[in-house]
Amino acid sequence: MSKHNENPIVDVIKVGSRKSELALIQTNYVIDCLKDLYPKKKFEIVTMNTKGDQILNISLPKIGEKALFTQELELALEQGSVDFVVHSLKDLPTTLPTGMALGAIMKREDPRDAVVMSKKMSDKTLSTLPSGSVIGTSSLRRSAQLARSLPHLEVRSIRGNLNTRLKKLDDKDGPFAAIILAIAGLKRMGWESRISELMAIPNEDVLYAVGQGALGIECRESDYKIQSILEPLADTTTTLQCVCERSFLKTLGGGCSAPVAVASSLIDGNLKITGAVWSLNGDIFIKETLATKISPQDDNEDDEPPLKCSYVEPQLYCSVAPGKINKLNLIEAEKLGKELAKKLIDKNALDVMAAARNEILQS
Ligand code: DPM
Repeated sequence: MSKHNENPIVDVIKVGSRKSELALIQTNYVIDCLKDLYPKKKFEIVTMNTKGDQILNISLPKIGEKALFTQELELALEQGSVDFVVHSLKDLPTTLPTGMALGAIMKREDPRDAVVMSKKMSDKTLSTLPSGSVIGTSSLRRSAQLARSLPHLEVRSIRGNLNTRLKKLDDKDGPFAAIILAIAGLKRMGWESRISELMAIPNEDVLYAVGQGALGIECRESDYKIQSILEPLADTTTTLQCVCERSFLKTLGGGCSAPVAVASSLIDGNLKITGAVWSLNGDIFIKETLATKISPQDDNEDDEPPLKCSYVEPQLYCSVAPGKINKLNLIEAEKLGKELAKKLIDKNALDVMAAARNEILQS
């Protein structure tokens, strides 16, 4: 990455973060990348607890709020007490609150899920675990996949940050034979060695949550200074994939906890996405795939049409600020996600999702 011109006035950029170890690792990673680009800039981390960190006795889908892990941080952004916030993209709703934007989506880590076996079952795999073994996850997406393909296993909710979950898994008297976690989080925490196997269902595509494995940096939509600072961190391929995935989820109207999954790729200008929806017990499974061509050029600066008025609201793509990424490509990615959702809706996906929502509310 090249060095950028810097404002000689030394001002401190305030960065909001949750207090969990993973959140702080991710925040520090972004700050380190920015320090490489702008060696004279100063950064200060402001940590806070979110509602999602505080409510630990209710399962996430039941709380059902979309901005559970982000609300307090977004308030701080709005009030100007922080300038940007680093999130796991999959924890961010597909539409951010008014006035907020994603200033950059960074290069994606492995987006897939992994199985972490308890020490007492370390010689087993998901398929060879004894009948009735308890698997810990509070993801409806993961539990529906398990219920559908490995019905000999019992799924039980597990909450808390990654440290807490691993402790619960390793508790000799605890109920869990294994837990399912994102590879990205395990890698960032330095726990890659705990991965026992890839969470793969035989004869099925490996699907993951929308945005999984990518970091999204949220800032004020009107703060072009911060946006230009963040811009060099954006990864074009990841951004186009994630805009497509987010557009798919947005069209389905699903929150981040719906039993919905995707897999996407962008290879040689071919953007491809698979999307799926499950019923909670996994009996119903609807899946479709679509692809489109993406043109190779990136920069927006030259292809901008002359503006008639002096100020135009900048357009966001599923709340993502375009930066230098070709806007026609972003529009195409958004359109593909929407079309994929419509294909699933034609196969009754909305009824399946509504039934899942009702079941959770009544449980
Ligand atoms: C969301 C889900 C989970 C997190 C739901 C899902 C998993 C909850 C659970 C939206 N956020 O994936 O279907 O398994 O009980 C979360 C993790 C990461 C970000 C941890 C994980 C790290 C990976 C990343 C929790 N949010 O999924 O193992 O940065 O993408």
